[in-house]
Amino acid sequence: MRTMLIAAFSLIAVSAQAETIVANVNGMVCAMCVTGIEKSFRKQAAVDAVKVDLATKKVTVQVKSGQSMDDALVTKTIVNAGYAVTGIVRSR
Ligand SMILES: [Cu+2]
Repeated sequence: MRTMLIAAFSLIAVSAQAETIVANVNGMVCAMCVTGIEKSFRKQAAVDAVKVDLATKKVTVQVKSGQSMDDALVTKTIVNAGYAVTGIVRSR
């Protein structure tokens, strides 16, 4: 029983932590591309912060605590901005 309680509490602690999503993006070539993608993510309600790195072609999205953004929405946001997604990695 005690073990189950501890397990339940640690699950709550993990889910309460905000998620970080890193997407690899193809097609970005300049600062305008970076700004465009950042703007698109800032319009999403679940997004707390977004950072685009042109050199590494990575878009890092910090999701608000208690909220989520699934792969389909991440992909849609990038594709609608005019770019292609080659991979998505999540961490907490
Ligand atoms: Cu550009």
